[in-house]
Amino acid sequence: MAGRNKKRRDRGNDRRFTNAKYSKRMMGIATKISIGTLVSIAIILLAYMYNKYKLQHASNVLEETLTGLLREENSAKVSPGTKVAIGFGSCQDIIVQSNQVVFDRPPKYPEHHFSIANKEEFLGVFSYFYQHGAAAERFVSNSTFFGELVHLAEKAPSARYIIGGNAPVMAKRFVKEGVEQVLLGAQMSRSLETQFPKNIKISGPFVDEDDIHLLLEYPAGQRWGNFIPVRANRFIIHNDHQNPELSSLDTFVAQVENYNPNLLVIGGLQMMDNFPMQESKRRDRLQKVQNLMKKQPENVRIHFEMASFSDEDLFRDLVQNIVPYADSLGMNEQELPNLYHMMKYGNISLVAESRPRIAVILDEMRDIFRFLQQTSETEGRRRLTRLHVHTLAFQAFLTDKKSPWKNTKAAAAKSALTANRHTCGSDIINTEKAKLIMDESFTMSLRENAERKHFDVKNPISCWDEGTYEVCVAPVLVCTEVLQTGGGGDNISSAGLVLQI
Ligand SMILES: *[C@@H]1O[C@H](CO)[C@@H](O)[C@H](O)[C@H]1NC(C)=O
Ligand SMILES: *[C@@H]1O[C@H](CO)[C@@H](O)[C@H](O)[C@H]1NC(C)=O
Ligand SMILES: CC(=O)N[C@H]1CO[C@H](CO)[C@@H](O)[C@@H]1O
Repeated sequence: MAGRNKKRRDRGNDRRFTNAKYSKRMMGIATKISIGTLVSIAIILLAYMYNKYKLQHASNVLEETLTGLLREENSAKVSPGTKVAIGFGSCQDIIVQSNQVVFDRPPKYPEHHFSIANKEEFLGVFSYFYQHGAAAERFVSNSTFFGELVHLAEKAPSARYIIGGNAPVMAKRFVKEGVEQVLLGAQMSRSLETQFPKNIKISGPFVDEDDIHLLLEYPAGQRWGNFIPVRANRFIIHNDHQNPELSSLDTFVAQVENYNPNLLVIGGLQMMDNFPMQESKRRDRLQKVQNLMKKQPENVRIHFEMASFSDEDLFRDLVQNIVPYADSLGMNEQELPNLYHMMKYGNISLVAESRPRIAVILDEMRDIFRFLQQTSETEGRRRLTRLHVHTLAFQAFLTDKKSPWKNTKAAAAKSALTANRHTCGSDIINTEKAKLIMDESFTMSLRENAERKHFDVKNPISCWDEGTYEVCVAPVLVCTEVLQTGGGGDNISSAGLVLQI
């Protein structure tokens, strides 16, 4: 009996013992779980806080950059009494989202065309630029086909109408930034004329109908077939016959004579690109533009606004007969390599990197600048003293230190701010709709032993001297909710010019 009882007791002890062991193990697991949970909660919390810190930091960087840019912009004013004369052309722009006009799928293999004769060619060349997110402008030779596209665009919910053409956009921006008088070389209808502020004088002639330009806009990342553009951009098409012939040139030339501008701006010549025009006629028109430039007294600054050129002969003509008569050039990241290629190899470059490195842009700018600084100042030719290149991420300026161009740093700030104001469609910049894509530091050149510049948020515009010229680079607060890209370059170039005259 006693033995059995002992056995039972022992078993009981055993059980108690195993129970104790069991609960100890359970407690071990429990502590392990709670430590594990605590650790993961801590990690989540840290990650959250880090993320919040990072966002906060990013938004602080944006705010400080904006403050720095605004401070610099406000440090200079437009000289009172400044007068600007600017040509050529005008049109009615229809801005529309490309996917509300183009319903066909793109071809598998994009194909470049210099001008567009039908739908196949249109899809080929549009997709060619779309895949790179590169801006371009083409003439549509088939007016029936162009009419069909315009008809679709007019019905699109996103369609907006604005005054188009480089010169009118630049003229309006000059006035908006405080230039009191502008003479605009443009033919237009009386109804379009009413849309200009009074201090812009239109040269005429006045015509019955305005030409239409279609701006097909697309956002970054919008898939079309197999193509996803890396940046927002636009493709412009037109079937214009007045602007390519510079039909306002003669009246403009006559009126500039007594106008005495401080600055003459030549732009809109890309309308001649691949336009079917007799060579002799084209030469004639360009000769007349050159004569106008040559005739200007030395104290009148002359700026030539570059654009998208794909017609090699025309572009060569411009580089030989227009560029050497300007003191200043303005262009974007596509147009710079195009000019560079023409000057270096005598051919053109159709598309280039749409997000180029600062070093690459600066090197090309230096080469062009140094070369055009050697222009002999005879028969109205001028040495280049100012070069402005605008890209998505930054604005770059080269100015001759001995030239009359003033306030390069403030001009860089204003052009960078204008890039955001224009693409976001608002004069007040909201940093929640902006990002910086310029690197935190950049090399000043691809050449060996090139120095690095660090981006200083408190002083966001980097300027430095290189021999006889000054370089300034300003970051753009890139708009993340893009309203429009077309016309951006014109607005940015004018904004860069106004403080420098
Ligand atoms: C011009 O466009 C119309 C309409 O799209 C088309 O029917 C016609 O074939 C085109 N003409 C040429 C010469 O390609
Ligand atoms: C232009 O010429 C250069 C040098 O000959 C060549 O490397 C380049 O590929 C040419 N570009 C085009 C678009 O033909
Ligand atoms: C395309 C275009 O005109 N963009 C802007 C340029 O700046 C003017 C003001 O001068 C704005 O009204 C435009 O939206």
